[in-house]
Amino acid sequence: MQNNIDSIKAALKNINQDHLLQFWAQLDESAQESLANDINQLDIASIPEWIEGYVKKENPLEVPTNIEPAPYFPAIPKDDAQAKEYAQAKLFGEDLIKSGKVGAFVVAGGQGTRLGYDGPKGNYPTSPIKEKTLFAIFAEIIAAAQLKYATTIPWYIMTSPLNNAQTVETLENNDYFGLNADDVFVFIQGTMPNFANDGKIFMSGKSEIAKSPDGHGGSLKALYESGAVADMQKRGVEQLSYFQVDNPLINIVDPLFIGLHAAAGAQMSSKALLKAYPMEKVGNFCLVEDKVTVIEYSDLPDEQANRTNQDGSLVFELGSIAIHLISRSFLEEINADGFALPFHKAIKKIPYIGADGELVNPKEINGVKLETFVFDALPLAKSSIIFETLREEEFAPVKNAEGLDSPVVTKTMMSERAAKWLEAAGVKIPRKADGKLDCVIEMAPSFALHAEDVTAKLAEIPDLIADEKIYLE
Ligand code: UD2
Repeated sequence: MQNNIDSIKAALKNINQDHLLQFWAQLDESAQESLANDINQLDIASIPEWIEGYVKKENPLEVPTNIEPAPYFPAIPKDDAQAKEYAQAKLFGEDLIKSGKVGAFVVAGGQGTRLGYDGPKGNYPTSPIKEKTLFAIFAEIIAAAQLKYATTIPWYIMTSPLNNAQTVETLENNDYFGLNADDVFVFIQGTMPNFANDGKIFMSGKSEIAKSPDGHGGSLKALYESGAVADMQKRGVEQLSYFQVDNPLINIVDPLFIGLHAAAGAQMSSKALLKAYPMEKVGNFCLVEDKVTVIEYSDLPDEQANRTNQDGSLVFELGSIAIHLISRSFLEEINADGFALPFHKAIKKIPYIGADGELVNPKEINGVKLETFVFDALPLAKSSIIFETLREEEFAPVKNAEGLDSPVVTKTMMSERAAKWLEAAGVKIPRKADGKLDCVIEMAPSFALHAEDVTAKLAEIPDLIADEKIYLE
């Protein structure tokens, strides 16, 4: 231990972080060991660069100015030729799914803080009647897709040190929501140390460095380092369907998107929405030097966000909703080459242990957390497509306790989508004079995974009556 601590001390002194050992002499052996472990996990060589390049820099990220709108496949094909292309792509996607080449991947490392929910967000009860949790809904979608396509779709779940134990416990206690436990692969994302504004790393205990999850961009490394990519390779999985934990309308297994992406030989692709209004708080898809790139709403200059074409449509009309397809070859290549995504800097109130050993809960912003974002990997892909999806079909995230993106809105949208699918199959749905639904419908993934599945179920659909709650499974 003495040799080890001497070398740790020298390495820390070298980067001006030897305060991390200030309580060393007070610690018992196991606490010393755990602090040494924490320090050994730091990427010591990169820390000075992070401090100079991000922590101390006011605007570390250069926002590209030579931006153009990105081309995309519209949700509805624009002509017969495109309709034919979509039909072929869908068949191709179905073949890939049926032959076990597609896996599902949810990033679930965040907590439900904005929602005011304590615990993994995937445990949040979300469906309109049965109050199924987000994890339960995703598992049911995967199970229904496995049945529909007679295949296995392994599910990779990224957690963080904040919620891994609770997530695993949830899965175990619920018998993996009916999935085969061997087909569910849970792994923990990396962390980044938290910095004070002067670049000193905070401690959260006398033997503990203050850390936080390294952002969803960390998934690209964590998938590799955890063995998830090796597991994909063993199973012959070639494409990962990437989604966020907050969106129960996600179409996890979308043959058309998969087919368009694979037919284009794309390495990382995205679904997009037409923005509801110019300044909507979603990333903006752009082309920068011919590469698909996402620029966060906060970084896109207002005049660009508001720019319109002659027909009045927005020049930058495509919003990023964090739905991607990622090919295994891409994950293998970038990890073999060594890659680093840029950090995004969040200035925060970060609790820390002061020099007197007492915990300080700051009232003002006192430090910096650094995160990477998965969409920053898009320009690294050799090729990338964008496919437009419709908000009412695929995007109803639960983010806030009230108002926009709140559970009430999500529940209504789940019910509305079910109604829309039923109406498209000719079912009469009770609606009020203003067109709003006059009933609540919950459609389980086992009933229909896609709108096209409803027709086969027509005989099972009861008469829908106003004011009723109807659960279809
Ligand atoms: C994200 C996108 C935004 C838009 C929106 C759609 C960013 C920066 N913004 O906003 O452009 O697409 O979603 O809903 O991404 N997560 C982890 N580990 C982490 C951090 C996050 O797994 O270290 C997961 C988290 O569990 C969630 C997802 O990433 O599933 C998104 O995180 P968020 O809620 O912080 O993203 P948000 O809503 O700010």
